[in-house]
Amino acid sequence: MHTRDTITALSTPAGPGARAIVRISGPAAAAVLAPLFAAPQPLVAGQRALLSGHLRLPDLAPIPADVYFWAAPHSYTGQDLAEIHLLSSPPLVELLVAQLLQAGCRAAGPGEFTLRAFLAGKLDLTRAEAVHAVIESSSRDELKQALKQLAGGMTRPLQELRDDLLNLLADVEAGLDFADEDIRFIQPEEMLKRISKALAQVTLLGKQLEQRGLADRVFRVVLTGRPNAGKSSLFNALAGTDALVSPQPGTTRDYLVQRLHLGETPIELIDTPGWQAELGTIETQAQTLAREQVEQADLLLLCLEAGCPLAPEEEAMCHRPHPPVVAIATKCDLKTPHSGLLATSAVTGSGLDSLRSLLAEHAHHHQQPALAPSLSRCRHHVESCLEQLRRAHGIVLFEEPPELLALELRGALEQLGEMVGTVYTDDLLDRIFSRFCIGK
Ligand SMILES: Nc1nc2c(ncn2[C@@H]2O[C@H](COP(=O)(O)OP(=O)(O)OP(=O)(O)O)[C@@H](O)[C@H]2O)c(=O)[nH]1
Ligand SMILES: [Mg+2]
Repeated sequence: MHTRDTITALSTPAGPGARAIVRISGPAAAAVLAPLFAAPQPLVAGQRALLSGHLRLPDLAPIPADVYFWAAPHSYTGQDLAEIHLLSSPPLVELLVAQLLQAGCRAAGPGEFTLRAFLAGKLDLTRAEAVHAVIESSSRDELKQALKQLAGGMTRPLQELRDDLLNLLADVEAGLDFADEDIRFIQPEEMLKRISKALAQVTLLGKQLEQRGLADRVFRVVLTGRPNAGKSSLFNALAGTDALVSPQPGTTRDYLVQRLHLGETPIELIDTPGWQAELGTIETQAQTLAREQVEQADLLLLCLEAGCPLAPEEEAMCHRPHPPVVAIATKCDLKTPHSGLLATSAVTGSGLDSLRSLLAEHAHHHQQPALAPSLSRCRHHVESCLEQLRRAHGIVLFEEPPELLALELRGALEQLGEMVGTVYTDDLLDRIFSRFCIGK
């Protein structure tokens, strides 16, 4: 893992926007940027500055830009860090980054800025993960939770807990040195009280992690079927939206996504265009997108219009091995539904409550492929920590040798240490940070 070279990357989303931010971090940040940037005051390594000036790029008129410069160690990454804020134009940004690479920067890998921040002791792992969650959060609630965590929601209690346990361990170990003289630095009742407190705190932490795990889990239900089958009408009835509905086949062009909260697991309901022979570019694209949604679904809700015999492609869809398919009959206020299918009507609302329960049930039983690796790693440490604290409690209770108590406490501390990332391995870091976007 190299951190001594100077890295650069675009850190705002690629594509046109209001402004782009290109970051440079490393000892040569000022040196590589200075020749490209003209401002009333010069850019000086080691001096914090906000400079308004112009970028000088080959074959282009001067481009107005602002440069923020933070000197090591008082920056996000702990290194000299420059941020170039400029108009967001993809070719312009590309040219700037190319110039920086030519001047000696290396293109930053995913999460590399955050990794440097972590290695400089600016972030612990739980916070680095929160940065990741902020970048990835898809809903306002998730964003709020991620920001709370970033603000130390998780870090501070962990830190306090570690301090408490360290103090306890220090008392126990002090006692070991004077074991022969039978001097006690701490009474058993006091030890039990402090271990119980730690147990309660770690249990709470485990619960918080559990909630994070649930927040991360979304169950994707995709409405699919022939054109005019009533998918959008059902989508509207379930999600309270007003997506376009018409007797014309091929009404829905783009897929639509809406969150439903029917049980503890959030559900994403996705409306897709009906299956159609591809006619023009837009239709082809719409069908491709729809197929992608179908592939990524956790559950397919196949809409079959009541009174219509099953078409071959509907038959085939019923027998798809993956993802699971639930066929339902639509427009049941008009015709008699196929036997054995849940009968629904978007117009009268009949069958919708049963459909909601069915979706909630499926979402509940859905096994997530795996929790985010970092999350399950954290959970593992929480569980080991709890186990060792319980054993420590037992040792005090049954007056077993204090050496054993010290051993268990040290083990519990190690587990906590793993969690806050004070004990880490390159492999672990790589795994976590490679999940970031480039430029973060
Ligand atoms: N009576 C009745 N009409 C319905 C019902 N559901 C849908 N319709 C009508 O059926 C037609 C097609 O409905 P849509 O919801 O647009 O169908 P769709 O599957 O989304 O169609 P595409 O987007 O073209 O694939 C519209 O005229 C709806 O008003 C229902 O439950 N009862
Ligand atoms: Mg539709």
